[in-house]
Amino acid sequence: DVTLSPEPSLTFRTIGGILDFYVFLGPTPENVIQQYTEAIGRPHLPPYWSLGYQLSRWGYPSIDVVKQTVNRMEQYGIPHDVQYADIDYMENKLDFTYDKDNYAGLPEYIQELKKDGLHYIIILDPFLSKDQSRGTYQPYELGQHFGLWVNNSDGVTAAVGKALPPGESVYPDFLNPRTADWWTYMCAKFHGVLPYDGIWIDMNEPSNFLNGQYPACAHNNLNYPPYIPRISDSSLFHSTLCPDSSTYLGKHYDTHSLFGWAEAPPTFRAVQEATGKRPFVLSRSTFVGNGKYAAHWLGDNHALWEDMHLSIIGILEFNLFGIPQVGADICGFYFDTSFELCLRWTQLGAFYPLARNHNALGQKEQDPGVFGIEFATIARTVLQIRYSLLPYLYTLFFEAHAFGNTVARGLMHEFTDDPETHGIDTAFLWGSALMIAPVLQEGARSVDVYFPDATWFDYYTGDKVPASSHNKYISVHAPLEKIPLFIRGGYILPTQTPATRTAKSRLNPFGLIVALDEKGEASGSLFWDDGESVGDGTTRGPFTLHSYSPMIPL
Ligand code: MIG
Repeated sequence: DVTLSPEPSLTFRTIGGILDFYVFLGPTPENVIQQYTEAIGRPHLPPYWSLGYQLSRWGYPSIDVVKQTVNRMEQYGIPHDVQYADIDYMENKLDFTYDKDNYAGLPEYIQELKKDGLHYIIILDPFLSKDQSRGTYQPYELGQHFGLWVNNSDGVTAAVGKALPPGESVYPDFLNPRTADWWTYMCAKFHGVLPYDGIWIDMNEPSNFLNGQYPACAHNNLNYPPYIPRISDSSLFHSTLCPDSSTYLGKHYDTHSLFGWAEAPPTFRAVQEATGKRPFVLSRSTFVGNGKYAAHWLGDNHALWEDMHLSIIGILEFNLFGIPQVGADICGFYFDTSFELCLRWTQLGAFYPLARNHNALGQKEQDPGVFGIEFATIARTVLQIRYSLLPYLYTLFFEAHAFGNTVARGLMHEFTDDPETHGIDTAFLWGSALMIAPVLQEGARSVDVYFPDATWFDYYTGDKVPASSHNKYISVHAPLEKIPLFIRGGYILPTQTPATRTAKSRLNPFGLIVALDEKGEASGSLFWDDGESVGDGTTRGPFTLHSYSPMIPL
């Protein structure tokens, strides 16, 4: 448990283990993140296409419904780069299978999407059903043969839980290098069946529908320690495995948070091996250092205005954690969304580093094409703004990768001396130069925007925000079709004419937004490469890095 007090002070209450403390001195908040990510590993450079708009849902009952959804996007000309497959595509929710009835023709359809410039991401769960007829389910048989599972406290017999697939399930011990190799092999091999572009790894806390595995967690000090932190059900094995289970690196008690952490690198490797391109992995459970391998979504939210607001906090936090490619389920996961909420969320989500609309089983459809032409037009406009700014966003991701900068940034990082900025969680920045001030309230047609002391221009009109508005909250007009956006003077942002796919927008003419400060100066940069080649630092394919500054003093 970590408690903050206004002293300022921090109290750590721990249930054991060895704690190493590193102190990063900054001096600025942005410096702290640069230093922290230097220590834990800098985030990888995402493939360019993954910065495009991503569409997902749990509960596409058939491939026909997926096709209808994709076609709606096409029909309205709404930017769309990634289509997801949740567990619906699987046969009986079994990893490394697909449903040959409801999703007949899926491999061919994926090829079609690829030709059209789209990318396809499939979900995988970390449980392997042990109850398929003998000899028919190779992923389990292989893992069982080599003893790759998390074990019971005896260290020999597999821990057996109940999860999504039929029957009972075992859990791969990703901390075991042989398990990691098996997983990489299975994922890469499955690419021969479904030619995916990225993998989404879910339920990797690890999640279990039982509290502990069969028969039950024994009464001992690990399963029932003398102090329990404030967690769900006040139990360390609530919806997961017993703490006294054995993993390659020690008891689950010590390695619980490393389950998902250890799943990301072999999945990353598999995607790279299978596609030959820059990998994309989306993970629900992450831990320190995972930004090197994975993007993250904030998990199962609700279609509520309050959850939309909270998503900004989550996105800023994960930028502090060194996992900058982060987003929340746009329009909300649980509950039915509404026209207005989904519209406002689409406008905000257009500025999530990871812009993904996702929905739960049983909820009504919420893709941007389903609400009709008014919604579709507004969604298209705001996503076109995102696409036109992708060269700027990609450059920020390069700077995160190379220097450890945040991508989505709290105002506090840029205006640290202004205490008013420290508490702002209703607006945020892309890098130093773009302020996003979304509408977060139902029925609102204006937003109170705080303008720290700098030169600001309205993104839409180019009008300068009067200096008399600085250091104040100013009510800004925000009709339904508009999310307030401001460009900061002193910066140059590279842009590109948008298209419905990044594959196309990347071929369009570039532009620059030049916003001068009070001295008439501005600077900026552009990182550019093919957006998909593999490698690190100097082993990466050709790239250019441009710096912009006005040549003539004004
Ligand atoms: O038991 O794969 O957070 O995004 O749609 C639910 C189905 C399992 C949880 C994920 C959610 C996903 C859902 N999964």
